[in-house]
Amino acid sequence: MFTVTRMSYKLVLYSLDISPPVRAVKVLARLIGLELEIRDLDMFGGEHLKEPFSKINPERIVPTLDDKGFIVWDSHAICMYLADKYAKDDKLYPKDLQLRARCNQRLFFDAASLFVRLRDCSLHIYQGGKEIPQDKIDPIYAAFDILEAFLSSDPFLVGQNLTIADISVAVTILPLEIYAPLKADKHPKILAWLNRVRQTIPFFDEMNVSLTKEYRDMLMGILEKNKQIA
Ligand SMILES: N[C@@H](CCC(=O)N[C@@H](CS)C(=O)NCC(=O)O)C(=O)O
Repeated sequence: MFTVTRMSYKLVLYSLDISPPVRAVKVLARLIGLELEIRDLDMFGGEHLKEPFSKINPERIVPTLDDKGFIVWDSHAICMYLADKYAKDDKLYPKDLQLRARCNQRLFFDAASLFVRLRDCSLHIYQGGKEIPQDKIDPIYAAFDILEAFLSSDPFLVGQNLTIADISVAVTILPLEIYAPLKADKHPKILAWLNRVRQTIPFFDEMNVSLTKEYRDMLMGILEKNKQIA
């Protein structure tokens, strides 16, 4: 799994350190030995809303990848592309049609359900919320129940091997726990799987834990300030 891809150019990744989807791409790139040129955007200063970035990506979101002028965004689409193009084999993104369909389904679950529920809670804080309403927390736990079911008989989200679906979902789960902590009695499969992902990707914690804490501290800081406003 750990190969060094020698290339005369580096792919550019428009980035924001604390962004979970950005980190999914960075974890995958490191796993397949792909060096990226990271271009951090000052997103809190609105750099992503202006040119040149707004011309590169009209949706103005990170991560956005530039592979020699080929632009692609959405972490899931980027991971699919990188795994197909640069991984030494198809373990991380199986070519077998049924495994691939399952992997895609898990990736889309991350994009459409898990990440959206995370963003809903964080947006609520950015927009002045003083606490996270229960009706934003319940859907996260509902998604965790679904994840428990995905993991009912296999060690990873798509069978026996780690895939890009595990990477995407794992980087989203860490910050989701800011709002909805996993519970040993209710989510044993997810907790065991998360440990398995951490063991399989030796640098997973190094790349994610302190940035998730930074993200939590930033959000909790904003929440405290919101509470002080009458
Ligand atoms: N589904 C997208 C989500 C990307 C996303 O929402 N990124 C956030 C940072 S975590 C962003 O760029 N937000 C800027 C904005 O919405 O203006 C992915 O997986 O890449």
